[in-house]
Amino acid sequence: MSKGALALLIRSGDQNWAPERWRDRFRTALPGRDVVSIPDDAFDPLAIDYAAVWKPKHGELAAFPNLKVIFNLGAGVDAVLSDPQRPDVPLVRVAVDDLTSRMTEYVVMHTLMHHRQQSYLAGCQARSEWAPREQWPASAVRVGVLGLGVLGRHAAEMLHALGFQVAGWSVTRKSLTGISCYAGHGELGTFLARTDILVCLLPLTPQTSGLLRRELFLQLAKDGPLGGPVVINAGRGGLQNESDILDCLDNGVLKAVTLDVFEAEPLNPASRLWRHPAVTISPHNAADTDPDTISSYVAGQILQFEAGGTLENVVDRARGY
Ligand code: NDP
Ligand code: OXD
Repeated sequence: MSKGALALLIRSGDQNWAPERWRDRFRTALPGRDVVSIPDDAFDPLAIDYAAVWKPKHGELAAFPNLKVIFNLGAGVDAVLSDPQRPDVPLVRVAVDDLTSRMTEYVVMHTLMHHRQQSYLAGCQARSEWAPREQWPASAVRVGVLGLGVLGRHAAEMLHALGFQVAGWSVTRKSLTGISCYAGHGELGTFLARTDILVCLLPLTPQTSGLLRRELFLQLAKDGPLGGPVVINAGRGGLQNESDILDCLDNGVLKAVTLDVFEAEPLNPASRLWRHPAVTISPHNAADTDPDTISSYVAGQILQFEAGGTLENVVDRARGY
């Protein structure tokens, strides 16, 4: 095995993450280079310069003494940063148009679904019932996006283009045409008080963990046309308290939720979330990472790095995203 090899560490049973699928794409994207999928392939730990990972087990990355860069195969790096033995080398995350567009499709679809009362209409159809309700315009609905990073900003801009009143919240203040931008915990209450549909696209960090809980839901606007606040979370499950979500749906603090991510994944079949009529669930596939796009993205960065260039989208370890 020659130096400069890439190790793939993919620890997810989901179909999109079948390791051999990713290994084939990486071998095509990096011709002539050793690409091994661990633990299936034999490898020399000393020859591994790069690791491309999705949810690696704690301690796995520490096995490569010559590691130069870790490439996370998704946008969220919480699973890598939580490894206390993670080698002190640059961690690059995914920020590509393909992923961003997929997430925006998801956010727009679910925002429209709640706005256009789709669950009510599906219920009517199931009963063969012709019963139109008043439908308000998008301009009457206030959407608030938690997180104005690569994903939140694009989703916010698309929602604004559809006519919604859009605001966003981030650590540092942004300036986005047509979007009201709030920053920091001091402005969170004002942001929530003007929000009918709350979209969460935050990373999971010690600061954001458990943010989506009763105390926050109680601060959302209650006077919007939907008849109660709606929450859409496609950030991470660790941002939400699922027992609070169920209680708040049951007692009318929340009108409905769409969840793509969960405290524990896959979501336990026994969870009441599956059966609650006001809950829409997707299996953490709001924005899949595409093996073709991401293997070219990682290969491009490796070649750039080896030519003396800089890596892009390196995670700030102190911030945690
Ligand atoms: P970015 O790092 O580009 O953006 C993160 C945003 O969150 C920034 O605007 C940042 O503020 C803001 N933020 C972070 N911490 C806080 C805080 N404590 N208070 C207020 N704002 C905060 O990330 P992406 O947009 O690329 O991705 C966001 C997350 O989406 C990922 O971390 C991942 O968890 C999730 N994701 C989910 C997917 C899915 O399929 N469900 C797919 C891809 C990603 P500032 O700009 O000021 O730093
Ligand atoms: C990601 C994800 O972070 O798929 O990219 O959740």
